[in-house]
Amino acid sequence: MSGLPAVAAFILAWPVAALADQPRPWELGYQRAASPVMEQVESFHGLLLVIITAISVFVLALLLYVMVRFRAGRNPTPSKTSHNTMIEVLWTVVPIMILVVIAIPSFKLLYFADRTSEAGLTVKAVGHQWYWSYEYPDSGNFTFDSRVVCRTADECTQAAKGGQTPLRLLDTDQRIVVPVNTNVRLLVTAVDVIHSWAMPAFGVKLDGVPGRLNETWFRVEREGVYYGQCSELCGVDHGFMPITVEAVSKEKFDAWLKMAQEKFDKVETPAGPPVKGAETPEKKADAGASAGKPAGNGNAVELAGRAN
Ligand SMILES: [Cu+2]
Repeated sequence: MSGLPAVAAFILAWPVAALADQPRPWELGYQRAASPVMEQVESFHGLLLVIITAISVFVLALLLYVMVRFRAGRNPTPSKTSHNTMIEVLWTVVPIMILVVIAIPSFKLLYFADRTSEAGLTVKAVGHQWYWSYEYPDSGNFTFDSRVVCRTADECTQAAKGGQTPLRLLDTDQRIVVPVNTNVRLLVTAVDVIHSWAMPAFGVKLDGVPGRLNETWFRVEREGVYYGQCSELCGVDHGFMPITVEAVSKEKFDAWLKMAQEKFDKVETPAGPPVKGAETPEKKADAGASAGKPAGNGNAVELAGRAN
């Protein structure tokens, strides 16, 4: 009897351990889906698996049938038939129909994953050689860097804290924190070369391209820590810029946000060149009135401020 609570505790505790979404040795298939997009990716994958298996089995069966039925021993005088309209129509139309059956859910999923109209939070990921930095533009506009904790098993052992050894090449010194069951708009860009923000459990893999702002979204449905990696070959330390997302309850997130707003630096609005076409008549008059002063920076800062 005394063993029973222990077994119950084990059964209860085990799924929690299994929830950690990270790559595991000898893993086959996907990590468990933690967002609606990944759920749909999984079901689309299931559909494709059925279709390609059916096609492979059908082609194999045809081959075997032809090899046995029309072998030289059994069929000494081969037929001279070279055309059969019915078969030719079939082998054109059936593949087209199969492609249409694949294309419809494929496009639906592409548009579903594209963006969300109702985002509760925006997170901007910026790729650098070789780490990620993050901004929370609509929650205090703070920014922080997120770097790999350990690259070798030894480093990970040394970095262990409170009995917890960080995951090699996956844990970061600063996790992205998001609330569960909230649509998070994810913006991805880069400052030097192309990187890619990829999180398998969310079904997200989006390139960060310098000078471009790409958008997608995710909604984490279970609390926990999720691990991903840069997925665009971006230079010598490409393998050392992991991504770590911690999904927490809304209360915990609010508490973290308060802490983060105080702890982290604000994003500086860069003083770029004046926005083309944004010059109003008053602006021109202003510029004329202060013709003695260099017109560059003051204007730019003001315009940049307005753009926000
Ligand atoms: Cu990268």
